[in-house]
Amino acid sequence: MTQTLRWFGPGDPVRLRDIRQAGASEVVTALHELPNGAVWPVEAIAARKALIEASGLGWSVVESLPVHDGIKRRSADWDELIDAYRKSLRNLGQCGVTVVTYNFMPLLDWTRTDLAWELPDGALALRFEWEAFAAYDLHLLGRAGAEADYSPAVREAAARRFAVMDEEDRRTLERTILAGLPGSEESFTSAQFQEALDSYGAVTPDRLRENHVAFLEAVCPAAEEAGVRLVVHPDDPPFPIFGLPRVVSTEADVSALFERVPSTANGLCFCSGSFGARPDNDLAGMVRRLGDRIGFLHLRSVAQEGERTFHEAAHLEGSAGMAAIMKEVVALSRAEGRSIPMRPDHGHQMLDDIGRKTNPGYSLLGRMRGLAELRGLERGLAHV
Ligand code: CS2
Ligand code: MN
Repeated sequence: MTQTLRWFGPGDPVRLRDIRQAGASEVVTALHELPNGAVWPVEAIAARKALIEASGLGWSVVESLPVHDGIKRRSADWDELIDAYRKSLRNLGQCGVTVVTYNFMPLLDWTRTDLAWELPDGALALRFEWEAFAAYDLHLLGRAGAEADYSPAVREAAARRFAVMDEEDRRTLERTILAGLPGSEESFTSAQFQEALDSYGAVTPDRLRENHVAFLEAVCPAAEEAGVRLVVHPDDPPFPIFGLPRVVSTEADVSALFERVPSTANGLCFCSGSFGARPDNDLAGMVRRLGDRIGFLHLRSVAQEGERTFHEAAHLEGSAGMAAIMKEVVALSRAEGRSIPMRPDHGHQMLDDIGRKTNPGYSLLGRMRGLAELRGLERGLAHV
């Protein structure tokens, strides 16, 4: 694997020199300062690449070139947005970027309900708790028709949960869910979010799937010409939230995409954390069966706690079964004679991370530990 860490640009509290000392050879980054839907100019890409390379690191993987919601909803400005996307792909290919990550989650990107959940050893983890999420949806956002999305038991638990929240708890929960986590493309207030939700009223799961296929059919030829592989990041969490469809959550979802759009530029960012938040995803089997489509690996593990509730585990612990996944990754790399870019997706906040400014999930020491464990696991399996 080509070892990488995500870097959020010159403003990231984790510096390029830290990433190099952590043992990565490349960074995964984006021009986060540009608005969603804008064309990425060659000059800006080249300048960022020069900054990265001056630190002794490489840059070949973008995460993410955002897909504007107008493309996901197929709005009136679809043609202009697609044209801009194609131009960015060509500019990235011209600068030597070979993999571009994107996702097709409507409105909200990856979502959690707690960004500093204390573990028994004192480290802090990200967590998604269905009852807390329901408490926000039903009692703070007050979404019309939301009751139908939750079982009676979850509705009761959410009401109990809400009843003991003080104003600060409620504001923290709202901010955690709506403000946008690192790498997210949008952030909302409750009022803005309700309006944005309404704009998705007519977008059924099938419509979103068709819009995804239309996007890929429109941009894959440009990606192929540019020597760039698009890799879709799965839904996180991998199930519908707020009544919004999520259609990149399972092996069947992504297999259908590859059948509909066979272009070699139509690839997968295999994220063991996102796929692994559902017990019905066979992670090692997905690597084995989808390997030729995998252009980028996010390796992390979650601990499934119960119905649609999980927290980030240490990379070799939790529900993912990382050794079985890594065995398939080593076999895939050997069979295809290629080194696949990988990042230890998230990491705990631990030791000196705690108390330091950090992007949630993107600590330095927690990710350094994850990268070291994954590197060791790969090294061991590659020599048995
Ligand atoms: C993370 C996110 O959710 C995840 O697994 O990798 O940071 C992910 O990269 C973003 O959702 C992509 O926009
Ligand atoms: Mn991921």
